[in-house]
Amino acid sequence: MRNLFIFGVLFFAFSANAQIAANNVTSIKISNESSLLIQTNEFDLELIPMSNSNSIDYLEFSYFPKNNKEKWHHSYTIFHEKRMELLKNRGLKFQKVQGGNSNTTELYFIGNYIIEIEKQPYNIVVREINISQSTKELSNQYFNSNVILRDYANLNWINEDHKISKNFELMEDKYIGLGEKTGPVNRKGNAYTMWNSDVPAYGLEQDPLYVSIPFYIGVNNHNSYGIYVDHSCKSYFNFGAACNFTSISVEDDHLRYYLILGNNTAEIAKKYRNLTGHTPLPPKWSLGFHQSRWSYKSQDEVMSLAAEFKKKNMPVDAIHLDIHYMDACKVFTFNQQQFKNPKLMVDELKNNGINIITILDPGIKIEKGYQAYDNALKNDLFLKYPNGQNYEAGVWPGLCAFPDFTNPKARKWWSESVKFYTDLGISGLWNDMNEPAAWGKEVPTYIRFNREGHISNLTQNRNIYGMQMARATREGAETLLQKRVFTLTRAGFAGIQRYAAVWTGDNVASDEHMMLSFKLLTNMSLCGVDLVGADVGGFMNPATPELFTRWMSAAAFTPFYRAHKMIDMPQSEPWCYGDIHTEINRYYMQLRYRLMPYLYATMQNNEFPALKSMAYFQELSEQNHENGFNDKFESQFILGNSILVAPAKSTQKSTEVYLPKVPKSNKWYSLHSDIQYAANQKYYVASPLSQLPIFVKAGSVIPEIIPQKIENTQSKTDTLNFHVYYSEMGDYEGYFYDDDGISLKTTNSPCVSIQITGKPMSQEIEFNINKIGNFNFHYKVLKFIMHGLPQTNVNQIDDSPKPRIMRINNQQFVAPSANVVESYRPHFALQQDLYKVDKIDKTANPNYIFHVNCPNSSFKLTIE
Ligand code: MIG
Repeated sequence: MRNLFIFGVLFFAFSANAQIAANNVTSIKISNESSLLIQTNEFDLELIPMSNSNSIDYLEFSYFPKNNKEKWHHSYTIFHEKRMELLKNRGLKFQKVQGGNSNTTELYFIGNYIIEIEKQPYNIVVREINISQSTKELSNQYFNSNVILRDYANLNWINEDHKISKNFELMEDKYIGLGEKTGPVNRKGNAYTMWNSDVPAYGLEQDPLYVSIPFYIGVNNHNSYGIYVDHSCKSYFNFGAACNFTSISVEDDHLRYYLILGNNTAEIAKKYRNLTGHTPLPPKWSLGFHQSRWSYKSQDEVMSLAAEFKKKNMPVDAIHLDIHYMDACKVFTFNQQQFKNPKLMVDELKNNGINIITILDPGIKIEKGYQAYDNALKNDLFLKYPNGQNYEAGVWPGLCAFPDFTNPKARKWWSESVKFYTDLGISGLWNDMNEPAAWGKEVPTYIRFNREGHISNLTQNRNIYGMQMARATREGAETLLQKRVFTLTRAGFAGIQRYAAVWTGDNVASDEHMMLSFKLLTNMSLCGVDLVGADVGGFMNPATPELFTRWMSAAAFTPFYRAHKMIDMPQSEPWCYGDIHTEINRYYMQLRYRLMPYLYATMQNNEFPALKSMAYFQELSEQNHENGFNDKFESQFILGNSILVAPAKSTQKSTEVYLPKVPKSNKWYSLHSDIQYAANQKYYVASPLSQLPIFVKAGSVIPEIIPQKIENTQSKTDTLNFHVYYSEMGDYEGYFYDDDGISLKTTNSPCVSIQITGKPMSQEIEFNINKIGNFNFHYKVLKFIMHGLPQTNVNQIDDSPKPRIMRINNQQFVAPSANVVESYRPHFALQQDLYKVDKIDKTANPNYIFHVNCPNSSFKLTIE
């Protein structure tokens, strides 16, 4: 095999030899601005250090082929101002290293890195160094230093067929990232295309899907790095599939990518967010449950649907209106026969805590007298053929023209048109079909896009179209309403998180699709897109009751939680699958609402991915590294920092889970039973339908509320619970954030943020709670519910074998007293009799509950 392979490579090399001239370096210089300019026979390369901090965080590589006058690069992801901000740190300067043979190689320091430039032929190696800044002398350490990224010998740059390919050595064990991509978490051995596509009922291995995020992390055992390719054109990523190197190709006339420097996956993911933007805090209601189908077709149907949720005692915050709400599928209209009074409907629902979300497709029906069409036509806002004629194609309304969202004027027009919805009180807008999709699928490549005044074609712009539609929708609604709005999109590109939530399109009602969905979601979150979800229950085909219920329970822990169903399918609301399923669905829906303070705080605290796969922690232990990439555990995810969900297929009564090593903790607790598990190991756990495997990290402090009736995110209670999971390591971590849930965030908008840190003080547990902000905190009682306190190693008073002391901000709480009660039922447990939950250990350690009164918003802690 191996011989054959080598023969193949040689054969290829000889046959193509005539065309590969050596690409030698002709000049290297450091510019005043601290960039490094490298010229070769084929291209000019500018290497620019960038920073968010006081050290180097990014190295921008900008390649422009020789004889390429057009040096314009417009990024919809990293705006000019953002780039300027990252360039501000002029303390970062390249410094040439003297000595060596400068005919063949030149070396430059930048921060803790060395750039090694081989000149004949051109080849770059980036290394990390350990020597101090003051001794810029090469020592043996240099030669032992870590290679971060190495060009692939003299086949590192190919400019052919309107495509530039940059090739690197295939050094890494693992490559992760690329956002909404199927296939294994480790991308090695696979190839991917970035080309936003409408792919109903996509295959489990299908590529590409709807969203393109050209960002990946190369992981090896000593250091990792990120690459973000800043091109929205059609592009290709190959990690050693049918070749023995890593390759990035763009269908563009130049190439710009950012090398993201950092020590581990978490650091690189964080820096990627700093580069491309964070997910803004969504309106609180949008974190509730969403009910959708294609379509709820009339006002009456929508109203009785809302009433049914009440009747069934199931929480809901949003109802989606799919294409039938419109008059003949024309965007910015309502079907007046079916929806007699949309404003009344919206208002009435809102009074009941339910928000309407309407779908908006980009295709504008070609029809004289239809205001949207007339307007956009008059202002010349549509995509065009090269001869200036508008591009027209069939979609739901019939023959349509398509607003050119890469034209600032078209975005402005669309933003203003959104007034149609905001005037009705609608603040949830759903963008579909924005790849863009049209019947027949093959949109001609020679369609012209404005691209901020730099006319270019579909190849350049397809991947950015959906994101610019979402941008126009979001900015329009936000400006009109002056409050947080919820926008949802199917297509997107790097940075889409700034404008919209993303759902994973037309999936299928199968266990395999359900398991795939969690992989897609963690992967999106790794790539900056936190507000993500999949159609719960599967869009295409009916779900079995077991599948629907399992999906409802696992998706309750994903940021965007919506059940949706294809047209002509049987009813699929969460009460349609039989009594026992209704019960279990209700339990998990309510559990999500009980944990809403945790979810809201997670979304607010957006420095790191909200959803993490096990691979995210791969640097922390060998077991993590191994199991994080084992397909058995690839669908597991952690929401925030504390709650791990191990989705099991609907038929699986027991499931193997991997509980990873995570920072500052060495144990996990079962959420249902409080049974403890050592981290860094695999286990078989029971997974009957009622009992999705869910675990909580030792050392977690998890906020929870239990309103008497949980109807929606407005349901309130006076008591805020903090579930404290005992950790013998003594590191406690909890975060609580609250505000009015809807105001746009400005620096002085009222909010409250509570940071909880704790340590075991010899025989006590101590917490420090710091409240920041001036939000009127309506809770009257804080309850601390202790899980897993050991019976022997904490102070024993009254000869009791139980731990009874806790300090909160220096106030001591001692059990037993009026403030401390015991509870033998683990707090999150399902009712045992109803669901036959396995193994609740009634003899396990009691969960003490400490009541702490906080009578006013000044948050003084006093004993009740
Ligand atoms: O051609 O609006 O992915 O969620 O229900 C299908 C109808 C158009 C595709 C979306 C789906 C939606 C459906 N849409």
